[in-house]
Amino acid sequence: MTDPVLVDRRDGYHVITLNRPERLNAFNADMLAGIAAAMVQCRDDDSCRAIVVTGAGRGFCAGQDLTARELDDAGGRPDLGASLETTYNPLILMMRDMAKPIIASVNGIAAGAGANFALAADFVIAGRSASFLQAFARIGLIPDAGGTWWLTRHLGEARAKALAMLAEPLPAATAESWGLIHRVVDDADLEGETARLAERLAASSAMALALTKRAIHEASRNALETQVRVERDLQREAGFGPDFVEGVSAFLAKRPADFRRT
Ligand code: LHQ
Repeated sequence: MTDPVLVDRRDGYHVITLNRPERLNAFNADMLAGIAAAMVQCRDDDSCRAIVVTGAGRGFCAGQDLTARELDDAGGRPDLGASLETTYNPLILMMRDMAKPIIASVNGIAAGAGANFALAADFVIAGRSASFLQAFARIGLIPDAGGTWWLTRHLGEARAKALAMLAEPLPAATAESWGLIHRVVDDADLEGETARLAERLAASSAMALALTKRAIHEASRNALETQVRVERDLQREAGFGPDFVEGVSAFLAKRPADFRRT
């Protein structure tokens, strides 16, 4: 049987590939467990300084596999809340809390929980032919895997409601112009641009990136008075770290900083 999740260890970063191309990489229990295990591996491996997630074949991810056995509760109604609680929610929260930057390299359609899994990444870079589809309303569900949160935060209620209630695909270029994703590139350039971004993040100060991610997340729920105190505390931590010494020494010596050795 083919592995539903592949992990490729590159110099400084890992690439996690969703690998069920015949079903547009729809999530089933094995794939969700595989992604979670790969994320833990990346988190615990010091040589991994950034994480890329992408899809095999022509799609990124079509969301929950609607043919999966786990949805067929012996003729009764499956408890989708339980499925979210035990699989999707811990995965999305682990990605949000991950100290290392995560890039979703969206190579094709990202639908349902697949779209919201991509939006849980810190950087979403997409090929021009990719699109984001909140498919849920088509099958009588609501956006999950953080969807209502990402859409409302990034786009505001008007666009969030239109995407969620009309369930029409949002082309990558529009997603970029609306500020939902970081960047759209030509399909032929996606792999190369993703690698360049991952290499750049892997060469950056891991500590600065981790603390920045935390500060930005806290900003979304704090008043300015609280947030400047958060910045004070995290900057104190950064200032006591080795990367600050290296960064300033490199600047003064007019040489590039080497954060991978600090
Ligand atoms: C699929 C799927 C799929 C199985 C394509 N499953 N086979 C839900 C419940 C439980 C708990 C937690 O939360 C969730 C969250 C969710 O994610 S709900 C939303 C689930 N996803 C969808 O509703 C999307 C369903 N897929 C589609 O609407 C289309 O396939 C899209 C628009 C993604 C792509 O359309 P096309 O490019 O025309 O491709 P296709 O439809 O021909 O798909 C290719 C194959 O992949 C096809 O199989 P076949 O054997 O006919 O070649 C599809 O059946 C299969 N596939 N999505 N989610």
